Amino acid sequence: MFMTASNSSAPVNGIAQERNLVTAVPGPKSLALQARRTSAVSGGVGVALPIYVERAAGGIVVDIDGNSLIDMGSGIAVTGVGNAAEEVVTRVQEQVAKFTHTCFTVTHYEGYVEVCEALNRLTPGDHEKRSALFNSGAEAVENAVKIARSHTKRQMVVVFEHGYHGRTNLTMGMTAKNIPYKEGFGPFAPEIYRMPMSNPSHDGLAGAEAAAHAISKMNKELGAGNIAAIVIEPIQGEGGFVVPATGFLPELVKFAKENGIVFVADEVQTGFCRTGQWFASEHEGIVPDMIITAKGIAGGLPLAAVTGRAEIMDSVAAGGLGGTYAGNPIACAAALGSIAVMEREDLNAKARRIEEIMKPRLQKIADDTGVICDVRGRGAMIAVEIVKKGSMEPDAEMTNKVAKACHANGVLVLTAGTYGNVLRFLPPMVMSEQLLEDALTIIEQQFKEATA
Ligand code: PLZ
Repeated sequence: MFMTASNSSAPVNGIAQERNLVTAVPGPKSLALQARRTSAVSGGVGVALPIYVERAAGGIVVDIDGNSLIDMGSGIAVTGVGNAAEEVVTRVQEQVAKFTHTCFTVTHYEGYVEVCEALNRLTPGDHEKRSALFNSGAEAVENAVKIARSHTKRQMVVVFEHGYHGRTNLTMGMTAKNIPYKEGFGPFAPEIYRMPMSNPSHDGLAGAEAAAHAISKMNKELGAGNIAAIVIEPIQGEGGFVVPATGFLPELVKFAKENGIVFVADEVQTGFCRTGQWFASEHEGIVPDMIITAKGIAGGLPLAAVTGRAEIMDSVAAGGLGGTYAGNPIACAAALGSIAVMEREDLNAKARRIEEIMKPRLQKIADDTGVICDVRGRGAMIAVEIVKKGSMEPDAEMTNKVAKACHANGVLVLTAGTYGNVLRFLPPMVMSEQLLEDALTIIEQQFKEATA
């Protein structure tokens, strides 16, 4: 019996689906571990909320002090099927007892092939596809660029303002925001060019107008014939859940097609039911030449993928793609378990329901407090942008104040945005409606208190 909790407050994996604080957050045990962490772990590794987790399931995270927090982050859009989802756990346990590793480029195993088949089936477009598996989103982005360059015999890579693609050297260069991702870490890889992003609540432009501007710049400054790939998040994640105006993405796809450019959708954060569709590209009916996935694919185990047109994916010489752990059999088993849950439980419908519940309640907070200029996002990927009252001036201080107050009251929320003024919500799609409503009540109270 699989318990996904929606519409019920039944315990999941024995964990009550209720917020419950028994100490301050973080509590004494977490604080003691934090002291050990400081003397053992690099100071370069940050943390949103320094509690130490003992168990997690459904929409609840339990820390070592016994506090139960509502998980409005899913470990940054990863555990959409719930933490330690039963079907993921079972498949991982079966696989880990059989064999843990062969290296897919040494000897093969079926799970890898099955994950590629699922990706080819679920991603947009009915053309012939191939996939390759990797360990992390950034590694998959790097490989998408490698494949696009090798296929087109061109070098330029186009990315967008506010975009985020990872922390490796190439993907840092592709990422827009300097602090904390890039400061002091250069030099960065060459041949990366950043174009203006459609950002309707700020630029006021229709999608086609914003696209025309970006396309004109590509033509004039780069030369369309020199561009290997256009890489874009169909809804930006770290950049602040920026949803481009309708028509922006289709125009870019059209431009790419006309000019032999590989159009790459980075769906690392938006993929796998997060936005109420299997992939966010589907909201605008676009069919990317290549699609990058990670995070939500495997319910918490490290796995990432590049899926694309067969002729592009097969243009790389055998041996050109790989990696010791890429497509690890345990991660593949987890992915097959996650995908089975998404299909059987219709997590797209659950994500859409989350949007339906969240947007009006967040809009009411916006109307009541006057510090939220925009409520946006799709499905279970929703954010509010926070500004100084009566202006469009970003207010990172208020954003952090509200986030910290939510944490102290048992709701784990995350921030985002180039200006640090976006509070973002990425609940597991399996979260019960009662839990979601409780989280929203806490969020509302913290906004009221912070703005009083
Ligand atoms: N592309 C669109 O959102 C990862 C970063 C967490 P990796 N975003 C979360 C952090 O602080 O490092 C991300 C993404 C998009 C690529 C990536 C990179 O994925 O699995 O973190 O490498």
